[in-house]
Amino acid sequence: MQQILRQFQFAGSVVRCEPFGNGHVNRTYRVVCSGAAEYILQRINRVAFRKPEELMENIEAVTRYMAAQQSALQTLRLVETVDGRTFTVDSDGEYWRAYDLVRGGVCLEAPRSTDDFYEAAVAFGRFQMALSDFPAASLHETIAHFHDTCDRIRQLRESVAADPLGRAQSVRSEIDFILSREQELGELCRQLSTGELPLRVTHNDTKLNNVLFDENTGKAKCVLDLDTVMPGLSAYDFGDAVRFGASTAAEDEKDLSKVAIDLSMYEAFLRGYLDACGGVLTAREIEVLPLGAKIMTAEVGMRFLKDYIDGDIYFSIHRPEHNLDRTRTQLKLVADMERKWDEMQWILRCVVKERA
Ligand code: GN1
Ligand code: MG
Repeated sequence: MQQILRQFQFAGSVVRCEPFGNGHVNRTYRVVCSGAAEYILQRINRVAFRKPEELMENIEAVTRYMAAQQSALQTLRLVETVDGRTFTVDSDGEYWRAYDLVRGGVCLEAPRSTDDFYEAAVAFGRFQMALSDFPAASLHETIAHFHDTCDRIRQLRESVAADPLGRAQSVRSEIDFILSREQELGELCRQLSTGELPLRVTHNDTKLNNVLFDENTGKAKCVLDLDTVMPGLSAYDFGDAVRFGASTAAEDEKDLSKVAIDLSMYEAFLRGYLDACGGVLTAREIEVLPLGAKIMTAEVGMRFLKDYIDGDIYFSIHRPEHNLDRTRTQLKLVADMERKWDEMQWILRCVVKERA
């Protein structure tokens, strides 16, 4: 670790370096230096990100572009290495990068109120607006087919067929739950391919804990985790945020009776998102937002399920059946959204009408 820390142009000498945050993919540390400067150091997950150089090119371009704009949001700033690069490679071939730690910010694992969730929606909506003229073609696809739900279903089938640990039989009902909804779950990728939905530059990983809130004002301060900023659909960002933040329980809750979609949170996110970027969304994009919530929930559910079947190689786990527990909460949420589907549509219509 000392060797890695020495590669970055930190202000002062490193006093402490400790594990930080709750990400499921990269490994994150907080670095404290003499003179009180603080940084975030991350080891990039090579199972997820096959081309780390391209990933870092994206982040460099996006952060530079956003820093040049007047915005209520603060932008992440990469720390250069001693040889003037944005990352360093250690002797094991692992890639590391560092950011300035944004001061006075807190991450939330669940919204404390609908106001928090409204704020998160405004942040992701503004983020998308800030990148609306970004040259999308210059961005690398950091994870191929990331939110291509049709391809995610294909990958699930592939894992079920390979079944390396013999786990597939025990999760038959979860597999069937997904496959019986295949048609509907493919709806966003179909509408993208026909041009009914426009491609935008989106964040693609809009979990609540990827927003930093100002610890004093409670306002959203900064959008984090830029690894998957790529061309995508507005429904991905809306949907992924709702599936995480509008759930009444944690993503890995074991007691499924606690897991439901909280419609007041859903409504708050809808309001914030439309307030921030509704002006540029097409009528069709707005219409599919609830579908985005359902599809993104099912999609991450099938990703957790695939990873469980594969032997837990993608998402970090902290207990043996962690990915299975995560799968079940997501499928429970999908089922609950189906139960509340008419109400979700009705709320959308009301919120849109108010803004007309
Ligand atoms: C991962 O890295 P983190 O924890 O912000 C994942 C998301 C999933 C999420 C599920 C690059 O996000 O796609 O929705 O876990 N990120 C990547 O909690 O795969
Ligand atoms: Mg994250």
